[in-house]
Amino acid sequence: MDTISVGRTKLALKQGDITLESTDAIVNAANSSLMGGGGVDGAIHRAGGPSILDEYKTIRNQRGDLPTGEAVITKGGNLKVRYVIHTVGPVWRGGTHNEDQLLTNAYKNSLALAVKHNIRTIAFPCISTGVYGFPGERASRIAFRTVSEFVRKHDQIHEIRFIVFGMGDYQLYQTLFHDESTPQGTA
Ligand code: AR6
Repeated sequence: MDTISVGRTKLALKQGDITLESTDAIVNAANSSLMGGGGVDGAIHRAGGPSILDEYKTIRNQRGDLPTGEAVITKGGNLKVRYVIHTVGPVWRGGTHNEDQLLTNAYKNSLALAVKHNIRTIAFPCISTGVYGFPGERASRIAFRTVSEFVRKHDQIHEIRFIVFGMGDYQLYQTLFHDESTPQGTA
């Protein structure tokens, strides 16, 4: 696991299955219908058990579909985490449909919800970079920038982990971590 500090928050990078994390919360790359799905969403529902879908039903009854970029929270069910924050990343449509801003919103709104629920440690997957087709490098830069900007303004979250599935994503984030931790002009 690679780690750096940004402001008073530790950022960590780890390759693996996010459902095994024991942070206060993990983030799910969900879809607007909140019915479960494949990828990381499927893995979270399989490991978390049916109580998460039960909570989805209540949320859907209250507010309908979850718009892209927004986030909701459920308990962790059978997972090790207290909470799962479910956000919807954008489907990549060539980059001209506000995808960058919507991905920024997904990270930002997840973090805002975490602060509201006194979550101190949280793990993110690479939102939108699987089925939704968002280019990995562009997504990693947006994720890293959004998280870094957030923790510079809010220091309530002690640790944020980027949980990447593949080695390619690991290397992308490792470069971003390295650039952030190397004072300008010395690299
Ligand atoms: N732990 C960590 N990362 C994972 C895991 C895991 N267990 N499984 C997959 N990934 P995706 P999206 C990585 O497709 O692109 C669902 O059906 C994966 O390698 O899960 O936002 C939803 O219901 C990739 O890097 O999410 C939506 O319909 C990243 O997680 C749709 O897919 C995101 O891939 C959302 O698509």
